[in-house]
Amino acid sequence: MSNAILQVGQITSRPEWIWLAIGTALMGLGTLYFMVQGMGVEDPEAKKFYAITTLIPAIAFTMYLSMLLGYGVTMVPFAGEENPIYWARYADWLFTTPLLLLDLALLVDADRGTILALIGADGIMIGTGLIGALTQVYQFRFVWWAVSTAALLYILYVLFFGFTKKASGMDEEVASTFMILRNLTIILWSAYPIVWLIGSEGARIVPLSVETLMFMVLDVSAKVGFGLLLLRSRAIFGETSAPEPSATEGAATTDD
Ligand code: RET
Repeated sequence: MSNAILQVGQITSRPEWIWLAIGTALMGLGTLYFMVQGMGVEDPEAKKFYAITTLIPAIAFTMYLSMLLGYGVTMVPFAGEENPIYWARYADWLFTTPLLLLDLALLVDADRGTILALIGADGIMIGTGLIGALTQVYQFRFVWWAVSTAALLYILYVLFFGFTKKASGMDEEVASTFMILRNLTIILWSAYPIVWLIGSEGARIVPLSVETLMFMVLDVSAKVGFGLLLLRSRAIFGETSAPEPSATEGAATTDD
């Protein structure tokens, strides 16, 4: 590995900079929007969801900014070339993916054992993905990809079977919100290993700029899109203080 320090004038010299800039802006806007929305929320259950869900784009904002400014990138030699690898993605995902899982777990009232297992598998998924991204022996990169993907499959299995069973026994609002978020999560999360595999970390079929665009769309949908769907649902309120649907039309605050 070697360094890839960018001077101010070189920020826009990389074709992928525009997607990093848009990602930074959207994560920043998402954070501010969730913060403002959460300000009037009194219900302790809903407050938990707001805190977790606001933290997710906030963390992503810092890591997108670091990639944009050329801090979160390093050069890794493999396949006979020096390749730019954006390691800051993994720092983002290491913290944001467990928080997304925690949102889903709180929604279906999962037990602590299951939460621990999920978060453990998630750490392994991101950690081994990072090792794969930094590995110099080309073939070994794919070994790490396979280990990471096995951890992802376990996570999706728990969401699809364990959590779905829990959600089906809960009230209608919770069950339907969970199903929407579960399907969104399964579809979006499954795309990550594919982008990695065809992108600059793997087979290098897709150029870095296109890969950066793909990860940006996935990240914004999985964080801000997910948050918008979750926080507008009455399912996040405690049993006694859910606002009447007629009064707020399902919004979490009274001012919109
Ligand atoms: C990696 C490495 C290759 C194998 C697999 C991966 C999975 C990544 C996932 C990331 C999800 C990120 C989200 C971010 C923002 O909200 C690490 C690419 C399986 C599932 C949801």
